[in-house]
Amino acid sequence: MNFTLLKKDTHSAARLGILQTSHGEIQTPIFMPVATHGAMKPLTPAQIHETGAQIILSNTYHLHLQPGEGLVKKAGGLHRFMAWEKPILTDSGGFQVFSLPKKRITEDGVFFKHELTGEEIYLDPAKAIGIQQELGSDIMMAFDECIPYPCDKAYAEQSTKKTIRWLKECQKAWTNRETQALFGIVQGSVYEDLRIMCAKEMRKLDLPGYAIGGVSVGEGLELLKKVVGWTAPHLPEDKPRYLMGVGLPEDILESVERGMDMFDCVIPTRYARSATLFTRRGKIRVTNKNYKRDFFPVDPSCSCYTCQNFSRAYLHHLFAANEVLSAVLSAIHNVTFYLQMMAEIRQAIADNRFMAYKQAFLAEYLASEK
Ligand code: PRF
Ligand code: ZN
Repeated sequence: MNFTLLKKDTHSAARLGILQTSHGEIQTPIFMPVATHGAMKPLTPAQIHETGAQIILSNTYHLHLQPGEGLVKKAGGLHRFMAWEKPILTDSGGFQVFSLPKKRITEDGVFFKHELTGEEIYLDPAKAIGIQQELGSDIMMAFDECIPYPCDKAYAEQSTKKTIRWLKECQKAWTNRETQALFGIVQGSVYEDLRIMCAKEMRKLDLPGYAIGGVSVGEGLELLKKVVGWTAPHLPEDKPRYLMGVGLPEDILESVERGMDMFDCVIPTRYARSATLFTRRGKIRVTNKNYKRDFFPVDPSCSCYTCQNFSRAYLHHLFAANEVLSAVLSAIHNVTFYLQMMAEIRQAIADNRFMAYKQAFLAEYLASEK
């Protein structure tokens, strides 16, 4: 994997780059739609491709439980299994396992119960990397502990030190270095000194990329901005920086401004299933009665398949009739909306007008939200 920094904005820390992976190039800043189980609810790979997606995210934890990495490997790896030949990033399970209600965390790993069979399962750094190497993703994430919010400093400190130790074990278990990259994940909760300590320790390991984890856990946008603002300057400039699980358009804009390159979130697909659609003028709830006779597209400025062919009234009808197509058309629009915004962000950085773009976007987008 190789990252090329093409341009730095002169009015903010925003960056433009290209990430080369075993399955092709990614232009950054980028948003990665989420295909947890190796499928993006409810789109086919051809439809995902149409949204402009360059890379998708899948999950070690879910694929390990079902169908198991052995089967995926037998199928020819995750790309072949799900018929998506572009880049894939896999999350390590660190976040999913730690958000389970019943788990036992030790200094070495985590014990938990299989959601379907009740069987006891154990994950640790070496195992999480082993699974991701079987899956064959282009970018593997280190096994970390996503610290809940709020969290006292003593716990945050010992947990962050453990995550640093686990990263070294992930690095040892990482043998497939030619085709798969490993990213470290900076933790440290909302404590500036812990975030900086963690970033400094992790950059010593000289990994292909770094993520900021432990955000979007209920801390809110003001703290998110602080955490990114403290951490990003301590990450190597010539490596990609990924903000995990973020977020809404406004969160992404604030974080690009602070130097982040990659994002993922279930919001565009999850909101699509509950009839919440993104538009330039803010979010709309298409099940609202106001849209029953609204024959305009979801967003008149959007070039997606949904907006080119269907009206808000039709989507309103599909949701009322409980048609599967409601989720398909809504997901196509929401994912396209996110990727279109990212393309505009990249163009704005290329033209050295990112801050003006951000301001104009938010002025229109937030005007109707208040
Ligand atoms: N760690 C991992 N995955 C994650 C996160 C994290 O901290 C987050 C942050 N909420 C999302 N996904 N491994
Ligand atoms: Zn659209």
